[in-house]
Amino acid sequence: MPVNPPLPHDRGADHMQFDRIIKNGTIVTASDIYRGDIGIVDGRIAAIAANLDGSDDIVDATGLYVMPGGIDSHVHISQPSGDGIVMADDFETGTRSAAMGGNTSILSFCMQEKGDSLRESLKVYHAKADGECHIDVAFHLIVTDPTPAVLGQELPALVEDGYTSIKVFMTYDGLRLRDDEILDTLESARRSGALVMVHCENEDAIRFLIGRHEANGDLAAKFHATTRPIAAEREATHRALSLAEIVDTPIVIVHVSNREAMEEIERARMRGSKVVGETCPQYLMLTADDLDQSEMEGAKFVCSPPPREKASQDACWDGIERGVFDLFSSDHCPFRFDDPAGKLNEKGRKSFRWIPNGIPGVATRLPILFSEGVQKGRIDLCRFVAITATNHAKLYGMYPQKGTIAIGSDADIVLWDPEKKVTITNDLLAQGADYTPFEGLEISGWPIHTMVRGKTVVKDGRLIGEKGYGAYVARERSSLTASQKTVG
Ligand code: DUC
Ligand code: ZN
Ligand code: ZN
Repeated sequence: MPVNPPLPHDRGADHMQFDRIIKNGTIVTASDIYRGDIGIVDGRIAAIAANLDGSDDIVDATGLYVMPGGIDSHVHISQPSGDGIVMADDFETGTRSAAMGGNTSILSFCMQEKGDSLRESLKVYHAKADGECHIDVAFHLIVTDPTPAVLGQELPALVEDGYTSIKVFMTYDGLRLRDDEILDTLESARRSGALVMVHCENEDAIRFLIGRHEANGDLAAKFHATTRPIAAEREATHRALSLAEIVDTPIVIVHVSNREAMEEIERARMRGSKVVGETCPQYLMLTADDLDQSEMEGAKFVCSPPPREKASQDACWDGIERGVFDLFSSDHCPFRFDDPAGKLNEKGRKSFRWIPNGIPGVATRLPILFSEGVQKGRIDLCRFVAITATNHAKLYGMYPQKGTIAIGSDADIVLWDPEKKVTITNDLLAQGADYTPFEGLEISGWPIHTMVRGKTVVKDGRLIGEKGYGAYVARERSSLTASQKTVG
């Protein structure tokens, strides 16, 4: 189990001087809630006590919750998305918006282009991120070309270097892997201790349905949802879980949208598999009806898997409450709406098939769960912290450096005002997209102060940090795979 490195000894406990003290707040972690002060030295938490003195920089947290900063482990930034389509966020705007929403770290995807090595792909994404970020960033690898060299040599070396998670797709031309390729990838991950995330939708079923819809002239945005039904997600979820069981390695089922997929996860756990479930705000707050609007408005809600019916929303809430889901992530995948490089590209105006898949959400993830989950009594504060920060850090090898409030951890801290009422509008979010799918949603409780390694990035809802402060984070292995890294 990783532990934080010791603090420097040159500041003795008796006469400790702190760079900053957060005073009088209610500290919340994944396990505890208590009143206390936090002393910060060199960007790390050096003391937690009932009453601390010894700093010229006091942050008054009276009446506020002091929580670990959010970690959003499912974020797409600057990812190539098809001919002429451009993501709405680069690392500057994406991390800025993340900070506005109370996040202190994100895990973004580095997509392997077919024919490229993973190292080449990483070079590209590091170049995009270097000097641009407002908060800390790590990368998952999307494996699209699992050659023997990639799986046999590259991936194990990259895991040693701190890239300890990968994603594979069962859908999308050019991204999807066949079952035999998924098995090879899972086996390589088992050997190296990488954690594998899987996008579960049956590509052949989706293509079949797209063909039928096109033949009928059913091309409106709402048909995105009917061509990607629950059965396509459930079947792929079952298959992914079965493949992981055959190889005997843990997996993460990402962006689960409905009860049937949840039940597959629960059944796999009952068989003894190590499975992590993730869901996202869109599956709690949106439905397929949002895609059924005139003037192409529905395109704003096109994402995969698509939002479903009210019963699926209820199921996902149930999954959050009962622990089917360990992770609550945004799946931030932003495209501008009124833009030829975004949702309303020329082909996208004619058929749902060409509307880029994905919605923005890195800034709204935490406020939505706080307001709809904590304030409405569905989950408690500790569970909120667990599924928005601590579990992400543990499962993706960043704990205890990140994801908690503890001696020696990075002072990645967010102050929440539980009384603040906010109506979501896009201009609050400082993102690259020209819309938010949650426009007009009334939120109770807001992250008003975001601190990364002890330094304020957002204060009173205003960005004051500078781009380039955010750093790349090399990771340990996942808490789930660490014990099996020597298997081989
Ligand atoms: N899958 C994702 O994980 N994000 C956005 C789009 C998609 O299909
Ligand atoms: Zn996905
Ligand atoms: Zn995604």
